Amino acid sequence: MAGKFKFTFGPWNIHQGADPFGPAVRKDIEFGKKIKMYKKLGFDGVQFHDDDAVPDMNSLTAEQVIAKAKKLKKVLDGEGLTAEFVAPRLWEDARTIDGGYTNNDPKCRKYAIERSKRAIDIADALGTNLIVLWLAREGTYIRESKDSKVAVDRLASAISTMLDYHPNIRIAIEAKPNEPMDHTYIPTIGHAIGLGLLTSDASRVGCVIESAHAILAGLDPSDEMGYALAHKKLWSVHLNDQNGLKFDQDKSFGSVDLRRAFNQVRILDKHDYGKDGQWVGLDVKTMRTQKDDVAAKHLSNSREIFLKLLKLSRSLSETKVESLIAQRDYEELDLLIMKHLLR
Ligand code: XLS
Ligand code: MG
Repeated sequence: MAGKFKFTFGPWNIHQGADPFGPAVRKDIEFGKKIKMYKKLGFDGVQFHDDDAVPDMNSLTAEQVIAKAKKLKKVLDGEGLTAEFVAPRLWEDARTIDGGYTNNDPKCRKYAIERSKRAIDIADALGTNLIVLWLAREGTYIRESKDSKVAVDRLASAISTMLDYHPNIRIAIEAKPNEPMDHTYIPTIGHAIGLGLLTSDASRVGCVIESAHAILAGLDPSDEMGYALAHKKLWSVHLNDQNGLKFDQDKSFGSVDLRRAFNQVRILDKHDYGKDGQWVGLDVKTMRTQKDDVAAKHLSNSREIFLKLLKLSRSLSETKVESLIAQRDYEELDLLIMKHLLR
């Protein structure tokens, strides 16, 4: 039934429940145990932050980082898992307090670039050529603290340096309008694709769309996906859900707005997303209230909802849809979709 679709999530999606107002409420699950959970939950691929793959990487030499990543590749092979991408974690180190590539301090910008090169080495060792850039702190709390034109120049130059560092890597930019920053420089997929055009090799820069990030920008995720698909730049998706304009909730896919989720599945399926090897990523977190032994259900549930919506999308009568479009009877089309979702 899944057909061409294959699924990934990141180890951070099995989470201890800490939030800005309270500590962890569930026991930590060591990485090795998490890896063993993937297949059981219906997933074949792993999304990585660089330091999920190689913990404490800042205290290791480049050679040591590569050696550790190669060991991990063997573990993944042993479990029959594939690494989807590696994302440099540029938002926790003290040198990234005011951003990585757009930091006002040249020493901090240098750190961000060096760290990104290590992330590329890790991706190479794990057998993937996809780097995801979630530009977490590339923005401001107050507009006057950075020059937005210079910031975009710096982002383009950092990405070019990464592209030049490795001839085969591809970079997928993950847009998000806010959180942790008040405003970021790459809030939407249009911005991400535009930024790619300013780099040394635009053909190797694409994007990843996270549903909640599009919703936080006041946009419909399926329209963002359509935009990226038209540009042939949709290289990954992070499906989840979001209840309005608040903090990034990473709710289970479809749990807030089934119709919005339906339209995401529909546009992906209609335009053969996945035919060039793209994965369906889930970037979901379970509720803080969930107890230890049932704290991974959000992952299998999100996958299950994707597949149910896929079935619904494929069973929708295209003839009826086309005829209502031809008559411009969108009220009837609206009802058709609602009834179909209620079947
Ligand atoms: C955070 C992002 C993060 C990326 C990978 O909001 O979604 O999880 O997907 O760095
Ligand atoms: Mg994400």
